[in-house]
Amino acid sequence: MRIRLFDVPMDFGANLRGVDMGPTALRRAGLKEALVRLGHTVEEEPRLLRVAIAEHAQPGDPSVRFLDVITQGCRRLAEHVEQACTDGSFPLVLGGDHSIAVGTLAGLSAFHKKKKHSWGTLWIDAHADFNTPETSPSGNVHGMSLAASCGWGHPALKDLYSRGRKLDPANAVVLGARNLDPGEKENLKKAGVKVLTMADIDREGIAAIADQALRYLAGRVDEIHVSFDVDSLDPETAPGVGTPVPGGMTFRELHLLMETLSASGRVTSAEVVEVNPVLDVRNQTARVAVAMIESLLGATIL
Ligand SMILES: [Mn+2]
Repeated sequence: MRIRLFDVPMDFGANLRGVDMGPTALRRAGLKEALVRLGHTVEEEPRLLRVAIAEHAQPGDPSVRFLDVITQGCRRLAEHVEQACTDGSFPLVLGGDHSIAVGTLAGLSAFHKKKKHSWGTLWIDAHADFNTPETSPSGNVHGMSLAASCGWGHPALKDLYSRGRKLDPANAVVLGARNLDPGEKENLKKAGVKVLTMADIDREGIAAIADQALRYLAGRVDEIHVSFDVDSLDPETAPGVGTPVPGGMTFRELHLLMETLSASGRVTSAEVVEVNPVLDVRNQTARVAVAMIESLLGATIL
């Protein structure tokens, strides 16, 4: 496979500084070498994004902080993701905080629409990122990105790159959720997003839940985008995240999920977000994230 890497050093959507160093941490953890070892060709997009430093920027509207700089970055990312797809490459976006998914999904949507592909998204996350400016307790855009992509929220986000929603919420699955805001829960129900929680994984096991997510999406769409927030992992495995929540997936659980997705042959794009080296221990989180991406992109045990 030809994989095009996008470094998106964006941290304006999150509360804490540090995720802007996520792409570097993933590369230091050997991402590119791992992809080459798997037999992939790696293409680079080295000058995609240069964002300002948060200390020099004004947050603006407190209900949707740093909206301008985030939308600028996301528009640029959308163009490049669409181009990668048009060129026949697999876009692999390295965040940055989860607000960048607004750009990734806008680019994917433009491409799939043009090609008349059906597509969906598996959102692997401790949160659902389905807040709107009205329901968000923090005003941080990284908690609004799936909602915006599904046509919910601030016009500058939901109409980014093209008017209207990018993703049918019926083709979105959130997996691993364990920390949802009250208004966000209402939004998810109204929008009709399928949510598989940590409680579901506890009850049925990750193998059954991975199959369920995949069967649901495969029954509806041909192509799947994987949006992987590293805070889906338990903080003991992945401490370097901005919003750690106890009780996440184990190393083995997430590996099995990634292996199941890879075996389906339906994953045609992915992103990995919220790696925060400032909060990490010896780059452990980036190393775990790289291992997960390897499984998603073809590594098998035997
Ligand atoms: Mn997230």
